[in-house]
Amino acid sequence: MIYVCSDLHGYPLTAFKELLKSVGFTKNDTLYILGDVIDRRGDGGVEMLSWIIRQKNVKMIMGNHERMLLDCKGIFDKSRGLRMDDVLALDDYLYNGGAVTIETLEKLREKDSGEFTHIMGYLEKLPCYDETEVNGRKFVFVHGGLEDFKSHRRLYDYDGYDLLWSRPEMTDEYFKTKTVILGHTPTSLYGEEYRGRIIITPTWINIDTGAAYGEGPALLRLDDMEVFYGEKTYETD
Ligand SMILES: [Mn+2]
Repeated sequence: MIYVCSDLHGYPLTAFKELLKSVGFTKNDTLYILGDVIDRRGDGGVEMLSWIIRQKNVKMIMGNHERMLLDCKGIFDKSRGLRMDDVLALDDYLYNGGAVTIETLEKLREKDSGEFTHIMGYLEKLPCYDETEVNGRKFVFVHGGLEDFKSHRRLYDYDGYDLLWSRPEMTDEYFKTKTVILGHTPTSLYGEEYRGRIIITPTWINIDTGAAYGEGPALLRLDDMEVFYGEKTYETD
C-alpha cells in the first residue's frame, strides 16, 4: 500500500507511529511525506527526521521549511562569522517558526555532529516533486502546488519557488490524467468547514490538515483513497 502525509511540523513521533500502527503500516508499504516535517512546535521535527532517514520505505519531498533551514545553514558553521546572506535567510526562517528547530539542531550538533551532518545532507538531497502510479491512477507529489500551471509544462521546468510556496485556489485545475497531492496550505484557510480534514478537488488533493496548529495529521492511502487522521495534540502547545 502507498500512504501520503504532509506538514507534520514537529508532530510527536510517538503519536505518528501510533497512527501508522493503527492502519497496519508495514515494511512492505511505502510512505511519502510531502515536506515541512520541521519547525513551529515540539522539538522542531528533528527526532522525526532522524527516524525518517532510517526508514527504507519512507520517502520525503522538500517543503518550503526544509528549504528555509538549508538557506541559512551557514549559521551552524562556527569556523566563520555570519555573513549578510546568512542574516537575511535567518530572519526569514525565524519569522516562519524555525527557532525551535535551530535550537534542537544546535544541541544535536554539539552532542552528535555525525547525526547532525547526516540530517543536513539528507535534506540537501530531497527532491522537489515525485510521481507514482497506484492501480493505474497516476499521482504527482509536491509540497505547495504548481504555480503558473500549464499542462504542457514539464515538472522539472518549475522552479523551487513555484513548487514549494504555491497556494492553489480552490478552482485551480492541474492535469487531466494525474492527480496532484499537496500540502503547505492548512485546509482551514479554504474555510472553517475544512478544518482538520483533507480537501479533494477534481485535480488536486490537499492533505495539510494543520498538525502545526494541533490538528491530527492526515494519512491518505492511495490504493483505496481512504483517509486516516492522527490524534490531535493541542495540549502540548
Ligand atoms: Mn509549507
